[in-house]
Amino acid sequence: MRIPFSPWPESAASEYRDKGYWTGETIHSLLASRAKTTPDAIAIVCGKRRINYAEFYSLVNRLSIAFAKKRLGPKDTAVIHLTNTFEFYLAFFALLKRGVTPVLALAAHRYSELSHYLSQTNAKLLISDGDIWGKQCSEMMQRLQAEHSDLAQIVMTNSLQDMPDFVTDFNSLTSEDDSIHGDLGLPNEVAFFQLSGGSTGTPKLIPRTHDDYLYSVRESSKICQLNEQSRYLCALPVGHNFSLSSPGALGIFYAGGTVVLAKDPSPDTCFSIIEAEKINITALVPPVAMVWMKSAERNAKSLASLKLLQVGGAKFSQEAAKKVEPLLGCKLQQVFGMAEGLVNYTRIDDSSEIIENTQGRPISDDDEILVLDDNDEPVARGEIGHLLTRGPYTFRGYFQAPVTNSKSFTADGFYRTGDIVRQTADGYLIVEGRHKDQINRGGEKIAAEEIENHLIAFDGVLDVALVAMPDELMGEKSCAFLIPEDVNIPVIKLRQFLRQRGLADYKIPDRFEFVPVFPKTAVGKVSKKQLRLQIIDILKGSHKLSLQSFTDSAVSK
Ligand code: OOB
Repeated sequence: MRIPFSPWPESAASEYRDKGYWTGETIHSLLASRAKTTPDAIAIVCGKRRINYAEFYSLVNRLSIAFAKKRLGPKDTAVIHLTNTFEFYLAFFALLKRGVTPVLALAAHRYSELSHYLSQTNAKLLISDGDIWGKQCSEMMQRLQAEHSDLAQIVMTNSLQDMPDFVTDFNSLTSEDDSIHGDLGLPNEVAFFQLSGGSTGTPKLIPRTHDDYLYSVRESSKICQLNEQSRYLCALPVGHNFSLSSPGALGIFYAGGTVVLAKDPSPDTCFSIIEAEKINITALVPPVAMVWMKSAERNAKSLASLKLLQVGGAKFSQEAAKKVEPLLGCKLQQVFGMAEGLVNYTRIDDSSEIIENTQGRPISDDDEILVLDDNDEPVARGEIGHLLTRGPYTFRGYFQAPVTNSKSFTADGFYRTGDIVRQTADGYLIVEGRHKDQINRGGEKIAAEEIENHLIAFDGVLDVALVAMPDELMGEKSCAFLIPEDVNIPVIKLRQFLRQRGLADYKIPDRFEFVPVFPKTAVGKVSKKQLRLQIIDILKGSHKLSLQSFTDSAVSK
């Protein structure tokens, strides 16, 4: 299977090249230059391992040779499914160097998601972590291999004994020779696939080229004022756009700083790492930032080194934003980004007014922003509308999805983000809600239709609609409204059913409600707006939550 070499229209590509945004470098060349300029600086800390740039680059080289020996090369695809360990970066850079296009799956993904990525890309290689699967590992690998004829190789970290023949231990791959190897990945080609949070039945893949991604990495690194002294704690999933490139690990590698990996974002895990490793920057989603603030009040560990906390992935409330500096003793930066491209930051020197009340402004002067009403007409500055964008690092089409007739783009290439925003007079964006049919569970995105498709397959379910319900900590959780055929179905059976289908845990609905009919809109479609109000009413009855703000935003959607 050949991946289209560049999804960009030539007119846009030459504009971005002429403006100096696209430099014709590759993501892996960033590492090669660091190995030359700062070979002894520590690039990654993972548990007890400390890897300097020279060693890092050499390991990447050796791994890319190992991939070559496995007959993997340009235009092949691979799925990376790893936890927060340094093997993720090794695999990522080595595949890019070899010209193999990886799909960056999340560690939380399971059979259902992986299976989909494997069949969509005809991937020849899966790199996974035995710890993710536990006892099921061998059985799951056999199943995935049997169902995907292109999947010739599986490489495992933490692999258990009794693995099938086609499973290779990750460590055995890095022990190859170290002769310098040619770079096969090309700057204007698709480097890898990010995952869309999605709103449809099947998760979509976002092609990102070296040129466009590197531009966002370099600029993000500058906006966050990174340098060789930057010490970044990576506590969110390694492959997510936030922790990979906003500025994330790649921004740190570009600046010559150090990435310290945490296996999870809990204060228990992270506070001692911050103290021991003198972390000065990290990135969190809002619910985790709240837990950190609660914990910091009574935790003796010193967070004194921490200078900047980035919060993004979901809306951070104004009240919570105000507490960051007093409770954690560091500056807040709000980040509103998306795997599809556009990333907005509040700037380090912005007033607290801006930092607490907005989700930032775009990276680039050439990020074109449109805020439109339901008829695609621009709203007045400061008014609420749909956010559309086009720019030097916002993609121009999903993988294998024709752009013509696509609901996701306008005819002239603007991406419809599905977010509802307001833009201030000085260009900052405030996220007010969402138009896309998605649940944002504390930063983890759930496409309603994907879950609905699974639930409708359950015997005895006549119809289903998944909606967001308010949650004090997570912002939103998911509630599945079901019309049963005759009797209510035990919830435990529904959960079991979804797990058996191999769905990631965070996608399993937090609540199920059984109803005889769905409220309908004027045109006869299921009214999710009414269902969201219905669940708010039910919750109001069951516990005394302050739901006012959620009610307002739910109604605006
Ligand atoms: C990040 O990327 P994705 O692809 O997981 O999710 C993108 C969506 C946005 O369209 C928006 O709906 C929501 O997540 N979102 C926010 C937000 N940041 C993201 N909603 C409100 N406030 C925010 N600050 O989530 C992502 C990618 C790069 C950097 C940061 C986040």
